[in-house]
Amino acid sequence: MRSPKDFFRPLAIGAPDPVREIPFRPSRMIHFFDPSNPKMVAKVPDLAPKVDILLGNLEDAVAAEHKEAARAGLVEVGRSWDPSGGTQLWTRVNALDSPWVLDDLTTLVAEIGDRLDVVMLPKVEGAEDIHYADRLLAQLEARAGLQRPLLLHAILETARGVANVEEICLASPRMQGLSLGPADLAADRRMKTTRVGGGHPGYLVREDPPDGDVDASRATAQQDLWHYTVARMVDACGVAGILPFYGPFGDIKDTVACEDQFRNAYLLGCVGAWSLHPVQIGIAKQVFSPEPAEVAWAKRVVEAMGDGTGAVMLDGKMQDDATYKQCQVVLDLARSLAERDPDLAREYDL
Ligand code: 1VU
Ligand code: MG
Repeated sequence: MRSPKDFFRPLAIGAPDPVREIPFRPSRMIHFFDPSNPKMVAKVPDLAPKVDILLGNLEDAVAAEHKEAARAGLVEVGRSWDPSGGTQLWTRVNALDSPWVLDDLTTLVAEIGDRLDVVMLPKVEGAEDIHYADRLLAQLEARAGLQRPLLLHAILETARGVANVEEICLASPRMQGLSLGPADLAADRRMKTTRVGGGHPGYLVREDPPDGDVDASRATAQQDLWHYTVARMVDACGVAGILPFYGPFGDIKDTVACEDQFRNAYLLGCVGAWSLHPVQIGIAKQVFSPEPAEVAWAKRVVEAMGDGTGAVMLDGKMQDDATYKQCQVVLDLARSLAERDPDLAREYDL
């Protein structure tokens, strides 16, 4: 185990100093595109200003014969990328045991390391995966002469990853956040769902039989398959001061259920979700931006609470030091989004 004193030292001579705090920038959606797909690449200039994070995906959903074209396509996108727009550029590289990941990392850091903000690592199983990527990135950053370190984001998509989630989050100062990967995780856990995120009609609770009549019609309520994992992920990220994200929702046509899944994640503490198709960008933007009425209420509470201590009544509801903090969470998010989005700034009156 490293000494806490060494935690913030670069892992290679000449590599930039690790960050002390993970910057919180608007991160409502991580929009995935396949850099080997010319139609998607053609949409990048139009999409970039509409999303908080644009991610060039090199892993699953990119066919094996397109892996090299995807890597080269992302290098092209990165070379013409203008970071002054405020949108972050991320990549998802191939898994650490794949034949492509070494070339993904060496090429991307050398060619566009100064444009990339975050490297998403799939199928992370424990701290050892983060330690490997941490040292390799430091070596590559030193060689490329980078001035700021790339951050790491891990996908939680194996049972072992979930079991080790706290040590993953705490493994490096580069750790920026986690995403839930419900499809790979379902397969790894032998869950019997073939959906990408979302609920399942079979996972339900049923009300008791009226008067013991088990044949009577009884109300059922579908339950959330992902509640446990999202909640665990949110707590682990909170411990490490990093950011939790819900991942993909695969039923692109079911925009209503997508919104529900995103909102559950938002309410539990996630800062954003993946968008796989342009139609999901607006859903994430709406869900992960606090509602103006919520912001107005938070402002009222903060004003009524003065220095933030004591207890007051507002519209029949008790407010105290804890609700003051809850309201500051909403206001901090609203202020950070308003800086990026003039429409929201007007709606929030900030
Ligand atoms: O109008 P055009 O024909 O010029 O363009 C199409 C399409 O190319 C484009 N489009 C996109 N553009 C940018 N980013 C995207 N993510 C994106 N998706 C589609 O929009 C136009 C309309 O598209 P469509 O409605 O006809 O949809 P398609 O059948 O072309 O594509 C649907 C899929 C789902 C295949 C496509 O959206 C896609 O590949 N999305 C990304 C999938 C992905 O990244 N998967 C990996 C993450 S999820 C995971 O790892 C675990 C499950
Ligand atoms: Mg996956």
